Amino acid sequence: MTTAVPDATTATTTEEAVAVAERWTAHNYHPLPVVLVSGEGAWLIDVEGRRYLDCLAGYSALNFGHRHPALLAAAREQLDRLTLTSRAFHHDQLGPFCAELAELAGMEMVLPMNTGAEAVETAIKVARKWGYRVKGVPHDQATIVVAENNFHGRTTTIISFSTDPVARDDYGPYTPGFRIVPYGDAAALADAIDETTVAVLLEPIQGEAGVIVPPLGYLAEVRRICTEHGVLFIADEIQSGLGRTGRTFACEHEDVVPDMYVLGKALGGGIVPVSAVVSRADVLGVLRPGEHGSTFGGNPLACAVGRAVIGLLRTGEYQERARVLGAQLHEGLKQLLGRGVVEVRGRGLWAGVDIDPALMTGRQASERLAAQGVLAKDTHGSTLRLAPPLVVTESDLEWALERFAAVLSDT
Ligand code: IF1
Repeated sequence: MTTAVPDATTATTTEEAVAVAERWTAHNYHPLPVVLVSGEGAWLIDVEGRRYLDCLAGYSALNFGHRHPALLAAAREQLDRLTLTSRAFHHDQLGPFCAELAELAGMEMVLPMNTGAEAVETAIKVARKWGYRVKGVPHDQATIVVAENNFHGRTTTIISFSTDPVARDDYGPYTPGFRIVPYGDAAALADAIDETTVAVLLEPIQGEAGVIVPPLGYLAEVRRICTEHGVLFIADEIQSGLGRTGRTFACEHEDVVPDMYVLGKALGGGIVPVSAVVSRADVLGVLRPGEHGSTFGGNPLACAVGRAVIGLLRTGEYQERARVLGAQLHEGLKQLLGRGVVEVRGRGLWAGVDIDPALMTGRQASERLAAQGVLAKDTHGSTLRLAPPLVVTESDLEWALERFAAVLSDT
C-alpha cells in the first residue's frame, strides 16, 4: 500500500515532518506548523533554517534558555558518571541537591519527583497524610480547597478539581475531597475551610487561566487564614517560580512563605524533568519508607542538573533580569492598549495579553507571530501568553514587540 505520509526518516520539509508526526502521534495537541531542529539561548531554528525568538520558553521550563552552557556542562559531566540508581540505594548527588534546594527555599526537607503533576500529586498525598496523622482529621474525610480556573496538571485526580471542561470532561469517575472557590476571593476561601480541611492549593499567579495576578494582599490573606485554621498553604510555583516573576518565588511579592512549595519545569533546566515538593520536616516528615516514591525521582542526572539550576538562581542575576526586562516587556505591551490589545496582565517576564476578539483569536495571533519569527502560545479565546527565557535581551524584546504591533495593525 503506498502511504501518502513520507517516510519518517526522510521528511525534510515542514509539511513532510508535520505529516509524519500527525500520522504516528496521538492528537492531544494542535501545535503550530513549526518544526524545530535546534536552539540556543532565546532563539530557535526550524527544519528549513528559519529563526524564531522563543516567547513561550516551554511554559517556563526554559527560564535559562535553550542549552544553557552551565546546565549542559553539569549534564555532560554527570552523563559520564552515573545517571540512574533508583532510590533503593543512595547516590552522591541526592543529598546535596535536596540540601541546596531546601536552602534556596528557606525550608527543611525536599521530596524529589519528575513532572509537575507528580509533584502536585505528592503534595496532595502528603497534605492528606499530614491531616490524618498530625491534625487528626477523620479518616478518608480530608478536603483541599482549590481555585476556579486552576491548572495543576493532567492526572485523573488533578483534573477532578479542574473547572476547564476541555481538561476534565469524559475522564470520570472523579476523585472527591476538593472544594473550588473563586480565585482572589479570600473570604470565599475562608468559608470553604472546616474541620476536614487539610490544605489550600493555589498558583500564586494563575498561568493557564491567562496569567491572572490576584489582588494585592490576597496571598498574605490566604497565608493568615491557613495559619489561623491550621491548614497547609501549598503554593504551586511550577510555572510562577524560579525567577519568572522577578523573584525566586512569586509568593515573595507579598512576603508570603507557604507551608509547601511545589516546583518543576525550570528546575530541570530545560534538559530533564525535575520536580519537587519543598517543605518543613514536620510536614514531609509524615512519610515513612515505602509510602510514596518514583523510579526516576531524584535520579543522579536530574539532581546534577537541578544543582546547576540552583547555582544559577543563587546569584539573583536571573531574578534581576526578569525584573528589568519584564518592565520593558510590560511597558511595550501597554503601548499597544487601544491598538488591538484590550488588557495586559502579569509580573516580571510573564504576560497575559488579551487581544480584541473582533481582530483575531489567540491562535490566529500565535500563527501570525510565528510567520514573523516570534513563537508564542494562546491560552483561551483571544489571550496570548508571553514568557521568553530570562536570557532574552533588550533588543530581542524590542524586536518582538515591533512584530507584535505589526501583526495587530496588519488586520
Ligand atoms: C500541557 C498548560 C501551562 C503548571 C502548573 C502544574 C503543572 C503545570 C502551574 C503540571 C504544567 C504545562 C502543561 C502543558 C502546558 C503547560 C500549561 F497549558 F497546560 F496549562 F503552563 F499553563 N502546575 N503546565 O503550569 O506540570 O506535569 O506538565 O510537568 O499539559 O499541555 P507537568
